[in-house]
Amino acid sequence: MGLRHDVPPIQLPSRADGWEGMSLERTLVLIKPDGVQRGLVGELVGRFERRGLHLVGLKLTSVSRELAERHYGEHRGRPFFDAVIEFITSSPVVAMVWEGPNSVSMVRSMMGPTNPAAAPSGTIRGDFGVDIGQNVVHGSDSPSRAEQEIALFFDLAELVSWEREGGRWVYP
Ligand code: IDP
Ligand code: MG
Repeated sequence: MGLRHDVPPIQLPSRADGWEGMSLERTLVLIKPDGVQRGLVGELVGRFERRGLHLVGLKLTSVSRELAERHYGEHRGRPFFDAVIEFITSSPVVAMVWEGPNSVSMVRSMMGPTNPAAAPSGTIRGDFGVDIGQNVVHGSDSPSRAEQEIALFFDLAELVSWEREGGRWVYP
């Protein structure tokens, strides 16, 4: 697709004990228009922060039709395609990049399944959603998709490499 960033190498923490089989990843998270309109931005950012994930990009933005169609391109032709494009372009979203060990699957498990009606309490969709179309958040579904989606939503210069004070209490 030609959309990948030339992603700078991610610095592994100095002590990587216990990280066997884990990879440090970045994932794209969107707080969808329903989440922003309902005033859930602080709550949702807080959940990822408290989990210990590391924030490297964050902005409030409107999604153009072109961006929406690229982002949801895999669903073109499916019955809900027009509705999902309509919805994601209807009102601003908050786009974020979260970094951490296996952050792609970690965020997916924090979000819960696509249909909030089937999402367990404790997950974002299980705590805040009832409708499959308005399911509050998006999270990349694989590390390779994450790279593509991050490049769709962020310029490289918008991603910030920084070290969190006290980070060793999260990543030993
Ligand atoms: P995901 O967001 O959990 O990765 P996907 O299958 O990638 O789920 O679908 C993308 C988005 O399209 C969903 O989050 C949801 O908003 C919408 N969507 C998926 N399936 C349906 C459906 O059957 N009806 C209406 N909307 C759907
Ligand atoms: Mg998906």
